Parts: sequence; C-alpha cells; structure tokens
Amino acid sequence: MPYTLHGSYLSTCAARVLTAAGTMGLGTDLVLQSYDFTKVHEPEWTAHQPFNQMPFLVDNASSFEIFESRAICKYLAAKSGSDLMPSQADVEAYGRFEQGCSIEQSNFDPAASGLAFELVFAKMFDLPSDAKRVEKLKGELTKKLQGYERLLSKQKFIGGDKLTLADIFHLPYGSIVAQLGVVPSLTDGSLPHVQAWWRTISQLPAWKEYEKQREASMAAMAPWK
Ligand SMILES: N[C@@H](CCC(=O)N[C@@H](CS)C(=O)NCC(=O)O)C(=O)O
Repeated sequence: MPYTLHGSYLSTCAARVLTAAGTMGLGTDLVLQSYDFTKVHEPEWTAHQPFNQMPFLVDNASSFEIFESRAICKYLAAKSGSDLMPSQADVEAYGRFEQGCSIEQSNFDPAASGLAFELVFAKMFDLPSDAKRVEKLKGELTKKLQGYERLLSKQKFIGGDKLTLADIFHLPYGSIVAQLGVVPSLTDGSLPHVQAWWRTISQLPAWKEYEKQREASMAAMAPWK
C-alpha cells in the first residue's frame, strides 16, 4: 500500500485527508490505520506527531512521514499531480488557491471547530460544555459566512473557479455545524451562493464514502454510540 494514514474515522482531521485522497483518486492507495484517541499521549505516537494529535501519514515507498492534515493533503496532491492544487507555475491560480486555504483556516475553522468541540466532542469525552462560548462562536461564524457570500458571488469555489483542496478542507467541521443546524445560513438559502457551494461540496462522492465508513466504524465500537 503506497500510503498509511495513522488516525481514526472519528478524527475530523483524518476525515479531511481521506476525503482529499478519495477525490484525487488515491482512495485505494491509502489505508487508514485506526487507533483509540488515548494513543496520541503515548511516546510511541509523539515520536511521529509531537503535538499529541492525529493523523500522520507515512509514504511507504520512501518512509517519509508528515503530519498536519492540510499539509498531508497538499503533499499527496503534489506527489500525484492532482488538479485539486494548482501548479505553482500558474501563479495566479496558485495564489487564489493559497488565499482559499488561508480563508478556511482563519475564517472558518476556529469557530466551526469550536462549535464541534462544545456541542459534540465535549459530550463524547465527558468534558464540560460552555454555553456562552457556543453563542459567541455561532455569532462569529454567521458573520464570517457573510464574507463567504461576498466571495462566492464572484467565484464558484473558495480557491477560485474550480474545486480545490481549499473547499475540501471545510467538510469535516462544516458538516458537523450543518447537521447541528446551529448556523442556519450555511444551508437555509439566506446566503444563496454559500448554500449552493455547500450543497456541491457536501455531495462529493469521497465525502459520502467517508461518512459511510465512519458509520460502519462507529457501529463496530458500540460504546461510542
Ligand atoms: N492541525 C492539526 C489538528 C489535529 C487535531 O486536532 N487532531 C485531533 C483529532 S481531529 C486530535 O488528535 N485530538 C487528540 C486530543 O486532543 O487528544 C491537523 O490538522 O492535523
């Protein structure tokens, strides 16, 4: 197998990599080696990912290792020549792509991942949830989506007029926020360009496949349900 991703189906960051790899057509080249979350605290894990987080990727041909889900996706795209990441030779397309990646990381992820933590993961890990923070994050993400609407009225996707990794990066936390319905403007049509964009990316076959695999994996570990 060319690539091994060490993580879990329950890891949103592993989901990002699995969806990107599937969309690049690398689905069968990459296998997920699944672990319990407690594993990230063991020295055996921090030798590969020093920040006690999953996932990390091993390129089995070279034994090269890389962590940080977005960097893993870009590594896979560079190696496979995928058009989900424009070539640096096309400087404008590449610039728009990097702009899109930064938009996701600075304007979407902080609020969306915070909401996912407060409303889903805190419960899952028996941690307290902060209702005041939830309200604050809802307001922040709602405001950010107005910026998304302005951007998406000028270009079809976050990184330009074509689907790129920048769009895929939104899926794991965006889908949690969408399912919870806590930021209605993502899906209710009040921001029509955002709604159309979200509908397109959340229907990507590799994302649907990931969701199926996650369900199967959760069913296999009944205590998580
Ligand atoms: N920026 C990192 C974040 C990784 C991360 O937060 N991983 C979570 C799972 S999605 C984790 O391993 N958490 C373990 C813990 O907090 O104990 C990435 O994108 O890979």
